[in-house]
Amino acid sequence: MAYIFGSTSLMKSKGIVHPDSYFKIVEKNKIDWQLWIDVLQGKVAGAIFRDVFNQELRQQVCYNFWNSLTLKQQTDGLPPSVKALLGTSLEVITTNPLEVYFEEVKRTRKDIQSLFANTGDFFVFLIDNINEHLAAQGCSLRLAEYNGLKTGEYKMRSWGNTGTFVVAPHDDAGILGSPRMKDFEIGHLLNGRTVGVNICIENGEGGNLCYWNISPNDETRKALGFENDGFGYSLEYLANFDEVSVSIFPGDIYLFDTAKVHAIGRKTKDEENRLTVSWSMGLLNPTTFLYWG
Ligand SMILES: O=C(O)CCC(=O)C(=O)O
Repeated sequence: MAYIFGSTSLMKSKGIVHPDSYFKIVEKNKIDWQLWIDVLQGKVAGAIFRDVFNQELRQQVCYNFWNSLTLKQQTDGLPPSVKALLGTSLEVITTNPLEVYFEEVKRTRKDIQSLFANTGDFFVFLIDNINEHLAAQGCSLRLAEYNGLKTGEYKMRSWGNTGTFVVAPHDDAGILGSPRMKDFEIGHLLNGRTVGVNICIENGEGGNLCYWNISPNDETRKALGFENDGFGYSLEYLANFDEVSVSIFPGDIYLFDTAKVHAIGRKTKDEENRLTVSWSMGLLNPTTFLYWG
């Protein structure tokens, strides 16, 4: 692990830049549970398992998503890049108290749990397998909690183009430092490190994962003018760091250290959906792994 100080301004480029042995997305053509755990434990930045969720099951998840009673659409006040959302995202706490997140979790939990209906519950299959592999190493995995309330398991989003990207460059760690996270266990993760996990259901052309080798620290966020939110990195700032761009196809599962700045590239056609099921994972302590939607 090395600290890098860019040539422009110390304050503007401070953060963690990892060696190449860490900063890579390892590709496999089937799920490798140990690799998944290696990403969670911080041995490597990311992994992508190609074509592991088949087309028939993806179509069923799409059907369940678009027919869900609690599906939110643009007219329900979603951010411009999110065309539809099932479940809730932690980002709501940038402008709302934590209770709003948990009210949304409660409102959508039944529909979230029905998303994988008629797929042999692929999500439960994933969590059970990770749990089993962790248990063999004396570790456990569970949903994150706040005052006895369980978080949502995952969320599903339909994304579309907004400007240069589908989702602008951001990190997922900034929000964890929000004062609203003070009594929430995911505000106290080991090394403040989170891993985002995504199952790609639909994509079309474009919509790559763009990933930069910089995990900005709080000082950097402050200097760039944003604190408890990870959005606002300019391309000029990011030009100081190595970037990888990973093509994402339907059926892929990809997971990566989301304390690093990442974005979703523009789609070739505005009308195509980029549909993903996503959740986050992190370590509360060296043997307790958490996940949340
Ligand atoms: O859908 C994706 O590929 C990544 C989503 C993302 O950037 C995030 O949830 O922070």
